[in-house]
Amino acid sequence: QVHKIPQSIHDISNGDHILGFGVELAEHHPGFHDEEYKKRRSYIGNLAKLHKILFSGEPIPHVEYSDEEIKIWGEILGKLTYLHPTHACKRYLDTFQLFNFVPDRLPCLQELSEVLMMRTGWQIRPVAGLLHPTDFLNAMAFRTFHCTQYVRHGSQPMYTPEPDICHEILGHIPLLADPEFANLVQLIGLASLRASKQEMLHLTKLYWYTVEFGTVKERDGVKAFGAGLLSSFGELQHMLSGEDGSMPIFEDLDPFKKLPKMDHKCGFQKRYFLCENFSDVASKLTAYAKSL
Ligand code: H2B
Ligand code: FE
Repeated sequence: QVHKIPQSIHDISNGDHILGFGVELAEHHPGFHDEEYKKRRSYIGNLAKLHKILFSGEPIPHVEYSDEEIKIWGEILGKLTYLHPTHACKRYLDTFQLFNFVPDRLPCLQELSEVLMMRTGWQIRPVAGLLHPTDFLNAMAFRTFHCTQYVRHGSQPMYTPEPDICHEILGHIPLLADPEFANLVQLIGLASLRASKQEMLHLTKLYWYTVEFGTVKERDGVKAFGAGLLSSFGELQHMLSGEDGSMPIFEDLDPFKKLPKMDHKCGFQKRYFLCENFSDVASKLTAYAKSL
């Protein structure tokens, strides 16, 4: 099978390669036994699948969130804003301010996308679930970030085994409004356009250890910039204090070295990559991209 290099975002489908949890979910998913939840998730997922036309003025479909969904959002927002001042990097704290998040209203993706468009030229595109890494990374070359729109299951508000809108908004969106960060995310996307299968796996890991779980040195210590950290109360605490009894290791990022296997399931990360600052990450990614 020949992989055609996408020339624009129109060549990348947001509906053909959804991985992981389909509508049926899996046994260990908190919503597995909840038929109402599955229905809701597939309703919101289908809205995303219908949103095929970009740049034609069609806004991202509006979702009317229920009181229960808003309550989950509000609880996560409250807990995270308590930890962010001490655990999040400065750039995140700055860009976070742009959005005026409040606990009693779940933001709609369309308005967030407009803020990003004005600040950095990025846009949000809705997606029904975990998107295949190739499509996900390729889209970043065109400054497009795929976001899920459903809310995690309410039985475990502080945990989700898959991306949900709370992870996208509180983890990813703020820093995409930072010009330097927005550029470095696009670098991974650009490198992915022509990558071989093996290089694609390596880029997926680079994405994972920076955009999802990256940490950065600041004057008063190690701070998080990865979305998997910034959107998880437990993981943020674990990063700084090894809450669960095992202190994580911090390592320098070398994009030319083999990176560890990604651990999606077994609790928190055991090792984080620590960067000097965003321009350090960008120059490392640029050097690697040039080698491809
Ligand atoms: N899809 C969606 N919808 N959100 C993500 O955060 C995401 C994804 N992350 N697909 C990707 C895969 C990432 O974990 C890497 C590139 O595999
Ligand atoms: Fe993510």
